[in-house]
Amino acid sequence: MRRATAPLRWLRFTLLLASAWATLIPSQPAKAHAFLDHALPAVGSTVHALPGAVRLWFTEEIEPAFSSVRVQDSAGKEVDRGDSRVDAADPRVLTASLPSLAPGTYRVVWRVVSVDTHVTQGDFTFDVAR
Ligand SMILES: [Cu+2]
Repeated sequence: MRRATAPLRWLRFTLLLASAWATLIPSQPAKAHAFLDHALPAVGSTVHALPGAVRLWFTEEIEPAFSSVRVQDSAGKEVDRGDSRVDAADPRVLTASLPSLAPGTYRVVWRVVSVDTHVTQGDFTFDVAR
């Protein structure tokens, strides 16, 4: 009867391997997904001198036709100049011009399609100080 435990052990070991593999998969991002690397204004930052544009750097090149960013005020109203575009000189950079903004909290909302056609999206805020 004890012989039956060998296949059981093997099964348990296989299941353990499978679950270990399953937990590993999310930590291995598909290579060409475009994730936000960094931004200006920086994520969660407080700026005193507002740059004339918001700039987002992604980990991969993005598709200009399907990638956009907008900036909203605390009421959700779009405040950028509506000219969201991929930087001609750097296909990993998404940018949109900003007018001068009153002090307050602003939300940057982005959605991009990387060159492998996968969609990623996200948002973050920054504060304009008095
Ligand atoms: Cu991808």
